[in-house]
Amino acid sequence: MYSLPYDGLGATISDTSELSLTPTSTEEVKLKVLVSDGRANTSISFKVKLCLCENGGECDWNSTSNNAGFSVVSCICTPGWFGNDCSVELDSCTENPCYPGVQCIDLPPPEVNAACGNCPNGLMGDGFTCYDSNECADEIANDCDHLCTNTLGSYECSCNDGYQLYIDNKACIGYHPSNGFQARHCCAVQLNAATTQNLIK
Ligand SMILES: [Ca+2]
Ligand SMILES: [Ca+2]
Repeated sequence: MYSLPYDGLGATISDTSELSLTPTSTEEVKLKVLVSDGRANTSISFKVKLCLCENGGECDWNSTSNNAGFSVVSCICTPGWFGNDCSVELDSCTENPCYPGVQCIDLPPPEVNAACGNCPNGLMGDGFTCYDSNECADEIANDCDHLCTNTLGSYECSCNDGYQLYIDNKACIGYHPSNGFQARHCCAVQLNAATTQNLIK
């Protein structure tokens, strides 16, 4: 014969002597069962381990944290979740995994990595890492007449001494005593107000 000496827990003992308790909080409770055969009584106390893991987290029954109430079982969370009960979604953007200025998109579990937007204009890469291409190292990648200076995301042209940079910022024009400034390869074109717009590198 079994009975529960403490009321109010919602615990029950079935006809088949199965004890059932569904806790509504982690507050400490005393769970004691009185056992009697009609002549002698004894009691059994239970240490209750509570598993509160959410989002598919697995209960590690060998590891508990006593919080003065129930013994709460530790959780092994599924990817993308963390926290004592696996209820907190991992924000993969917290540590700024993307290149500065690139949009970071946190992805839902089970994804643990973030996604990054496109690299800034002029830079190449996957958004996590972006890098400048040295246009000056490749003659096809730049159209500077004379000198090329690599910059982050672009490049700048300049001219040798005695030349001026044309308004397209790429061609160089040289000074001829008789004709004034002329483009290096457009020697037939004298630069004046009427012809500068025809000057194409
Ligand atoms: Ca996430
Ligand atoms: Ca560059």
